Amino acid sequence: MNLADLGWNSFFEENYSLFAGSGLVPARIITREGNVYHAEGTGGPVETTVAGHFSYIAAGQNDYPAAGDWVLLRESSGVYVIERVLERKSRFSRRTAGRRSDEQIIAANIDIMFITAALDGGRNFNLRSIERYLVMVNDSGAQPVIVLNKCDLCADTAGALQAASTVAGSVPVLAVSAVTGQGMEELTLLVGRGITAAFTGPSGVGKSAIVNCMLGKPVQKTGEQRADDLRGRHTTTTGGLFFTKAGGIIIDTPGLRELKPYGDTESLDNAFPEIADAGNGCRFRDCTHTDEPGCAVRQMLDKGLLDEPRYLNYLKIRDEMDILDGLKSEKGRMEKKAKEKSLSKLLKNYHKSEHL
Ligand SMILES: Nc1nc2c(ncn2[C@@H]2O[C@H](COP(=O)(O)OP(=O)(O)O)[C@@H](O)[C@H]2O)c(=O)[nH]1
Ligand SMILES: [Mg+2]
Ligand SMILES: [Zn+2]
Repeated sequence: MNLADLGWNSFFEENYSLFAGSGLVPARIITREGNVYHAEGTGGPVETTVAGHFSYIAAGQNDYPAAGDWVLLRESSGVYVIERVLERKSRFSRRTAGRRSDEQIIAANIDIMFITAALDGGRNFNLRSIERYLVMVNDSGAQPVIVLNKCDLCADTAGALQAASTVAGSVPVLAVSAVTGQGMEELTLLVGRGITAAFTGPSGVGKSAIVNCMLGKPVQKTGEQRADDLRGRHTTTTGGLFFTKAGGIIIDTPGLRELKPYGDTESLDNAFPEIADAGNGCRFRDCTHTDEPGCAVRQMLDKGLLDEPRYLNYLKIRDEMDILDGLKSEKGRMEKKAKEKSLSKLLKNYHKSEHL
């Protein structure tokens, strides 16, 4: 397998050129099991560990390799050691309160993240949830695509597509069915040779079924199947990189499926561009759009020019982001408290009307 087939491109090449003549060879991390990393390069699969210097120079968990990372290996008498992690084109992490460097990278270098929902008439199609995922994917550096699965169960797929388009902005929306195969060709075509894609979304929407469909073989167990066996063939849940017939790469790693959406201010604004735009008209530059005088966002809401459920979701997501970021100073904490109070009042009234 050559590097391009594994997802190598000019972005990584440029970074690698800094190490020209170093004797280090690139490889992509497939999975991590404890301290052992399974990588793949031009020489086939190798098992590696990180070089000892990682424990000295690594600023935090996010400096260690994760699934999808490109690393530089040093070989000596058949033993491979990871010397470097190349700059990441995108990254998804499990974020904890506190410093950004403490976040744990779940997967890196994903080009397309499919935000998956299901048109099964239940809770699996929720615009507020899609908004959250959009914020998270915007933040990661990957290109989001919204996938509405189980269209075989939906009487009005066009209506669902229309509804999704109201929150999607310029993000593509596709209706598919992993059961009938509808839309699967289009979906598979998006993931061309050397492009890395992954799926995120709530449990039960059919992510595993779609992946199996795209790969043409059951690599993942779906809700219906038992863990051990599928028509005599083994299925796996340990994750890794999988290849479509067209050469597209699907990265599947358990942590990705249950990622809690979060983001930063910029990605929030990208997912809610009309609110960000309206905010430019507020009297105060640091307006929180809750109870300030001269708030253009509130004025537009009052006139019905902004969608209220979207606005409330915006506040809620922003508040969660603030809680993660804002544990720095006592002063910040007190300010946040005051803000949260006004937010929780807003949300309480909103919950009463049972929109969320
Ligand atoms: N009717 C229908 N059922 C589906 C479709 N895709 C998945 N399912 C079923 O939905 C359930 C959950 O699918 P699974 O792939 O395990 O969901 P995951 O948790 O997102 O990985 C399983 O019982 C699948 O057979 C679809 O397109 N149509
Ligand atoms: Mg699954
Ligand atoms: Zn405002």
